[in-house]
Amino acid sequence: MQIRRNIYRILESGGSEIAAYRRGVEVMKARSNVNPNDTTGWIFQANIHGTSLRNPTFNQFWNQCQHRSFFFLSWHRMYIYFFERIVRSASGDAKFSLPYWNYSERNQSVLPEPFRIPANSSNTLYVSQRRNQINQGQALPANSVDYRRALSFVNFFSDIGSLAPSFGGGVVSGPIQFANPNVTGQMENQPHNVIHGDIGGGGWMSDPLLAARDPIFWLHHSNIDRLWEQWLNQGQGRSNPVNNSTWMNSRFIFFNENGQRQEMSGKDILDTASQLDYVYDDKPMTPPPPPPTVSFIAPRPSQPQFLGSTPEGKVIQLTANAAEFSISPIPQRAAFTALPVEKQRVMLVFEGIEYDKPPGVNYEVYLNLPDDNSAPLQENYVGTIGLFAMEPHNHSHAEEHSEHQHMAHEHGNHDAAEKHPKPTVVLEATNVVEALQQQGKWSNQFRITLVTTYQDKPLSEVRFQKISVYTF
Ligand SMILES: [Cu+2]
Repeated sequence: MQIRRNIYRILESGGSEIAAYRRGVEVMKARSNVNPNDTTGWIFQANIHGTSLRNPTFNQFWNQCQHRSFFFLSWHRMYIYFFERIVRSASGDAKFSLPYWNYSERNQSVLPEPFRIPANSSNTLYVSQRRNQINQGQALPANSVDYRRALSFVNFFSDIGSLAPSFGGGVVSGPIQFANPNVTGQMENQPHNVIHGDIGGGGWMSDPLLAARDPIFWLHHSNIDRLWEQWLNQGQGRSNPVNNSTWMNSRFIFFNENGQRQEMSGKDILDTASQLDYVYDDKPMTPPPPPPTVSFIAPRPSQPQFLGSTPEGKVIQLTANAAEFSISPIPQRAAFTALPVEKQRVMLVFEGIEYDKPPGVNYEVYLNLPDDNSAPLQENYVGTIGLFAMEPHNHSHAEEHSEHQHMAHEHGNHDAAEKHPKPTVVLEATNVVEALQQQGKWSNQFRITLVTTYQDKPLSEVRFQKISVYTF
């Protein structure tokens, strides 16, 4: 049994993983230098996730990453599993396991030193295409690394077209790289997308077509995979979508350490120990404390109730590091009160997110901040919108892509809407509304403040179709 260990524990105890990873990455990069299409090479492996390169022979294996759907967690588990096998073989260390970076742990939110020092090309784990603060050893923002909201959701997926948030993402009819019109899964949004943007700052980790070229990508995804295990361990009805045959049986293609083509589907990766021969070093895990007053219930299947939105047809264009929007409940629901939470949950819905190139920022969302100019308050913090994998993709790419997806999934029936990605992120505001009500600070008005995680401006304009408020 292979044990995936915490990178900070390895650094403390002098484990062999880091030296082995270094060797493995170097060997894989050398393979790509000799032959860019070596399936066990560094670049080919990164291309499987995403690339702007086109090659008639290899297109069918590239741009396979699954985002904004319920395949997000399962596809990335398969992806890093085969990558780990390739590194193990390339490093010559039969005991190599991919470490994970638990940036949410106190004192572990700084990019591990081997990935930033020495900061030059002699260090194969160093990448200059990251946010400066990250390579300089600054801790990730405390809000960004908070995964407790994601873990609080009990339902793995939400139905096609539903605005309901879920832990793992929305249902799709078959594999698709950037799915729509689904609501992004909570784990995918935060911490996953948020950490991508915080590390990348407009560089490689901000861009799904380049992200897997950064050696830290794989430790980030090892951690996301571990958090999936942790979510399951919380129980209380949490389970994988084993009754959904699309999730269970859709096949994805990878390459093993011998360069042989391999196929895998959801049913093959349900139990890491018995099916993939690895566990995490913190198993069995103790549940982390839930955020205050989070209710462990799935959104009811009933239709969400529309409460209000920013003006219809008026696209929101974000070019600054902060912005504010006010939403009043529509007259029919003017008597809205959010309490009690067991009867009603409040969701902020950011619809139709897009940008022309990775903006290199994420937006923290605050609700009804006090009017004075004090710094954003924790009790008003709703969550962070992670801006990763939300680029619109041109039509020819979408067509070419859906063609080979049909090959991989014969009965795929892709809705036209799925080809026109308009990502939606839903953040639950129930706790904040409730806390403000209890303190008598709630006015029946939603004033939504967006602030970038590093207070910097987006590198590219970020657009939302609108921001809406729903109760579930
Ligand atoms: Cu990722």
